[in-house]
Amino acid sequence: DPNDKLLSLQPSEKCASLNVTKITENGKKLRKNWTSSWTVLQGTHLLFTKGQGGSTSWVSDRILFLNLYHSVSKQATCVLTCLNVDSVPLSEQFSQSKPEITVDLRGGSAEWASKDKSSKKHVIEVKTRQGTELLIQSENDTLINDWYRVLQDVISTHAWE
Ligand code: I3S
Repeated sequence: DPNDKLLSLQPSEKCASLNVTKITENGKKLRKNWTSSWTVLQGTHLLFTKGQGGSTSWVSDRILFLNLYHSVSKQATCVLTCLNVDSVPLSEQFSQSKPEITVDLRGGSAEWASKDKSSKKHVIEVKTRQGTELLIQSENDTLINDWYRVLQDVISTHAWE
């Protein structure tokens, strides 16, 4: 599984619960299906797992805890906290939970979505070089602004790889 390889290579950099829908795959338009998804930015890849409940809730519980810990401590980075939980690398936890969507950001773009893409507030439109388009949204504007900045950073840093 190529995901397993990817997941074991890089530490997690950022994680949060975000609303996500794919709108295009390989250039073909899809019907929207907004779902709450545990989202991890891992190096140049975005991984989305299932939302709360179901077989992956034990992963999301930990990430929620880690994010809380991170915001309280202001010291440890998400990288370190995510890696240390139960002494099980986050990469292994995720390889067990099988990300539902894996997106390579290199050569892609992330922009605020125009009004015709969604009626929701704070929507980021991510496009990949492979012709996949996703919408990512959160009601929390601080959180989504932070993700916007980080996605822009990753994409501009790795644009020419
Ligand atoms: O862009 P659309 O097609 O108006 O998106 C809305 C629909 O997907 C709607 O579902 P159905 O038309 O399948 O019942 C969703 O409930 C809405 O959330 C979608 O629009 P927003 O504006 O929320 O992205």
